[in-house]
Amino acid sequence: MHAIWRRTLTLAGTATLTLGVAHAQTPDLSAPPPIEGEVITEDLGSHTIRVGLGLAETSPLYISTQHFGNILSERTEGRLTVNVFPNSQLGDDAQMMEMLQTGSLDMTIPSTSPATTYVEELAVFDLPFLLPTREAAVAVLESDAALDLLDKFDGTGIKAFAYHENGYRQLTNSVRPVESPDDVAGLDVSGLTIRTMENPVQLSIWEALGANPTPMAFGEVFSAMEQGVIDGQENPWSTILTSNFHEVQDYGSETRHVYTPFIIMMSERTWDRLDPAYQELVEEAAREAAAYEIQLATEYDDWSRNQLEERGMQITRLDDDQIAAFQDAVQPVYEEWAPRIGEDLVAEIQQIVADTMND
Ligand code: KDG
Repeated sequence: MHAIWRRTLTLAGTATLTLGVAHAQTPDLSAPPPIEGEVITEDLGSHTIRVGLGLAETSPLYISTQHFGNILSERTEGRLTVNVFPNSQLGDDAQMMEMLQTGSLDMTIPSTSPATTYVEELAVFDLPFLLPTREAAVAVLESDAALDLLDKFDGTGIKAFAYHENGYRQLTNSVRPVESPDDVAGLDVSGLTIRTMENPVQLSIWEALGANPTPMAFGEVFSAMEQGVIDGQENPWSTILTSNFHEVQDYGSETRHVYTPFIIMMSERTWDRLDPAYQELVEEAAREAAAYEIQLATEYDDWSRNQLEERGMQITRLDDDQIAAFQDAVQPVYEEWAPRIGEDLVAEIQQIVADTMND
């Protein structure tokens, strides 16, 4: 157990040192849960699993993926090891999913939004203001309705295990403070050019708000903002902070317009090479890492917003009426997309949300 602690602490220390800035790079995070369960002592083969991520080393996603690796290693006496490649260095979400299909990468953890190429119904998570609280979001992610969508990857060459939290997405830009859809659209001036994820529902959201949406891979967003190719983007506060977007974005608005999950997934080819005992362990470790990641993402969220303010970003908090104006403006997105995603699925998720809110 001590070995696990040492590794985790080293990771946090390294991240802070490498970045070499006065500000803390992470909040006070919960320690990883203890690694429990049977250790596989039999030699069932040795494998190094390469995991590609879009986000940085300081992100909750990276930290929980390290924990995933520690579980596999501790419980196979080091025969399963995990190497994590952050910062889109192996490709963007879409490319890494293709690499899983061909077997040139073992694992990745993309947002659900680009994964709709494989399972269209995942677009339900792109519907704006669908999951109003984190409690409701987690209830949905744990529901059969959501878990059944992971099974739909069967036959794609990809095995999907569990949902992580990407989180509540917030708008940033370099042009003006945004308090209303009119500020996005610009009215007398031009609409903001906003990078969206590569997903048609996300595009519809920003069209409905009067922006000029520009789909783009995550790895290109920082330089596109730096060069003024786009005015802004939208992502959870933790991603905005850990990707240093505040260096090129002066304004943020707490819109919480979409809650996006991540999916932890593996190449079917890698999966097939693993002994069934290892397969079972991988699934278990993926679920444990997911629970830890959701906890870390929660701990990061408000802290990251406050850090961004300390670093000079002007952040507009929106009251209920202001949020309602955004909700009204994106209503056409439901009319256009709910029938295509499946009215039943949308209604089922809305019911889970309503049940959670009434509890
Ligand atoms: O690895 C995850 C990231 O690549 C990406 O999904 C982050 O939300 C994201 C975005 O905006 O593309």
